[in-house]
Amino acid sequence: MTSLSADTKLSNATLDRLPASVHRPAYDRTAVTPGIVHIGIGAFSRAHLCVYTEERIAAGETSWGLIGVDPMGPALRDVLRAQDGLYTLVVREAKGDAPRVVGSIVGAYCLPDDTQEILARMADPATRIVTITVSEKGYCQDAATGNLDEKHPLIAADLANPTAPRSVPGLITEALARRRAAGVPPFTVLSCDNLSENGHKAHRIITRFATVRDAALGAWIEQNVAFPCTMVDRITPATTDAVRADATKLLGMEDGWPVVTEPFIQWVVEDNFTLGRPAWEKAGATMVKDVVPFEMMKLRCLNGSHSALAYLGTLLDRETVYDAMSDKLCNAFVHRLWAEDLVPTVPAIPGVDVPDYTRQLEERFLNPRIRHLTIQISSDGSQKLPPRLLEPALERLKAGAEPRCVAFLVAAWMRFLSEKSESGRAYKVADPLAARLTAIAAEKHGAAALAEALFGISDIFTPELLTFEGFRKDVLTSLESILSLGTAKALGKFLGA
Ligand code: CS2
Repeated sequence: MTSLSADTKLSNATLDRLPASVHRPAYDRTAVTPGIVHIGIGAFSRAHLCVYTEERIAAGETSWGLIGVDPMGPALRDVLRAQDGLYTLVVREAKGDAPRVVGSIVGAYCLPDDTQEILARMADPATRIVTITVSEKGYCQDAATGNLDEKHPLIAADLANPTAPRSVPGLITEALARRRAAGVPPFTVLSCDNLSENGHKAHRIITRFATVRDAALGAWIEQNVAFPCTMVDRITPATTDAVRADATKLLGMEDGWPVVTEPFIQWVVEDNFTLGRPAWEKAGATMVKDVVPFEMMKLRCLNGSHSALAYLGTLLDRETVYDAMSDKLCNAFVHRLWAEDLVPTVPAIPGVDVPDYTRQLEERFLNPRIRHLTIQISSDGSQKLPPRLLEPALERLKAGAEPRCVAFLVAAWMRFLSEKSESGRAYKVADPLAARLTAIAAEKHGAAALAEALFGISDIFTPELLTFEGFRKDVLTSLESILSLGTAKALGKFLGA
């Protein structure tokens, strides 16, 4: 056996020194050429898209290597470059960890350092798909309407200086403009984010940006670019030092940025690609005509209940999803949220039993080997609440129902903005609107003043939702109860009512 020294680092040169227990690329990496530019190479895409694509590359589809772009700066780019794009995926199975070194990333870049190199890659005819996982806020949208936020500072800057873009819509539009000018057909834009109708949203935002920039370019994109929708799913907590230490033990060498994930993986993709695609279905993806019902099921049932566990869990000092879901009150609440407010809004999907899907979700949330922090999921509430909870609530209201669980959660989120848990533990609200939200929470005393000020943020609460007086009242009653009794007692009372 090769002896390993603790300071050995993962790279092409050290691949053959990995222990036999570590799955690794068995194909010739030098023969892989890029075909996809992926924007947003955080943990999620490296547990999902990169793995599906790795399977296809290993099966011989070597022209679909991924160029990873981090729009957030150089840290991850530098680690990936030093490792020749390799990274470790630690799959936490019930019986133990299954480590796998993935080789599908063949180049790494970041904004703003490498803007021109990235644009050149995107304009290259070899690039046939641009995939995106930049989370809700990366779309520079007004979260309530899903339209481009034309006052967003990055959007304003990119409209003023379109050839050196900093925003995702600006970058994609400039790349498409360069292809159009060079007579190169456009790539397909594939959003892999948790947004309702993610492809339609990407389409709306990018064509709007392009039209404001240049009407003819907007029209060309409208006519020529495909924006398929996808439903993506794999629970992937942020990488911690403990994960790094585990990876070092498993590999016998260092990986600067490993990823830890659950065994479950799912991808449903609308089959609409103008320049081809890898045969992802042979790697387990489901290719369909209409993804929207799958998206609604996942975004509402999984992500909606995740957000519930995030806000209730943080207030009740439950550190992880596992801890929160193991709490009797939170567990009962999530079951009611599913049954009363969310499952009834999911359209019928042939062959899929939604209550069964929620039972599977409960099992996944109760995986004790996954430390998915409630505070991590609590981030970006202003962006996550509308698609996960407020859109289904509005549908229920229009159908004459009273989505009381969602109203209770909106109240819990309002209480969460005070940055102090029930026991007095301090935490930080991470949100693009954090300054505004926490200022309101600090200034407005009493449930009515707090709720009214927050309802006034039209980026979150649409005027249409606010016309439902009963919903506003339910939020207010829940908030009064939470502020006077505390979250645990208010939750108990709510569930008993
Ligand atoms: C989570 C998601 O952080 C969050 O908001 O709800 O990242 C969730 O873990 C994934 O969507 C699961 O596929």
